[in-house]
Amino acid sequence: MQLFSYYRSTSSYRVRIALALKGLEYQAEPVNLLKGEQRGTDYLALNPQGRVPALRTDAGELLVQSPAIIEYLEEAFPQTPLLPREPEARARVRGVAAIIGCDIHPLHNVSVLNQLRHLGHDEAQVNQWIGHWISQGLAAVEQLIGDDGFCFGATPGLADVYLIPQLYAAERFNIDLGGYPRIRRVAALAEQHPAFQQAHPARQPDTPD
Ligand SMILES: N[C@@H](CCC(=O)N[C@@H](CS)C(=O)NCC(=O)O)C(=O)O
Repeated sequence: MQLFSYYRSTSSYRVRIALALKGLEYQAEPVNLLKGEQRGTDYLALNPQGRVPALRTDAGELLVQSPAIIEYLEEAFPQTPLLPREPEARARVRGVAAIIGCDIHPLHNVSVLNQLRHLGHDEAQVNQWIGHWISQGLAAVEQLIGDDGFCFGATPGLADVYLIPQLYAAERFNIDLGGYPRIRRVAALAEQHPAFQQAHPARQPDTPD
């Protein structure tokens, strides 16, 4: 498989964690978002949305959107499942993933922030916007996850695949995580876990020196 990604893109980071948890090999194909490579004709021919990640499967299929890619990995490679078995438990895990994937991350994506700047908002206002949406979303996640282990139990799953990259973004944007002890517990566990270590933005082929 080939993963088109950018080292500090949180949606790419999610897919890297899922691949690592499932022990899947892949070739990283860096797309430099700072240089605008996502809008180059070569990349747009692969992904007309001009965003990362995209995954080319071993069968040559080109998949886009991290939720779809992660679902594909879960279905095609059921080893180390990311979801529990019971429907209610699956829905709880997916609910936390959706808070992050639908209600937090899209609001601080680079193109959204650039549009705010384009509309005349200054950096202080943009940072206030980012802080508002990340803090509000993480406050809900804090209430919804469990009291020990990863988000939902002793082993990492889909909610952790979404949460850890979101925390990386929160750190970049200087969001104070002091009020979220459960989230900080999950972060500490992930820091020690080989799959999360392997997927970390600091360890990618396109990570700057
Ligand atoms: N919902 C998409 C979001 C993808 C996305 O927004 N990717 C960002 C990086 S995290 C991107 O490629 N941004 C480039 C741009 O907006 O120009 C997913 O989960 O894959």
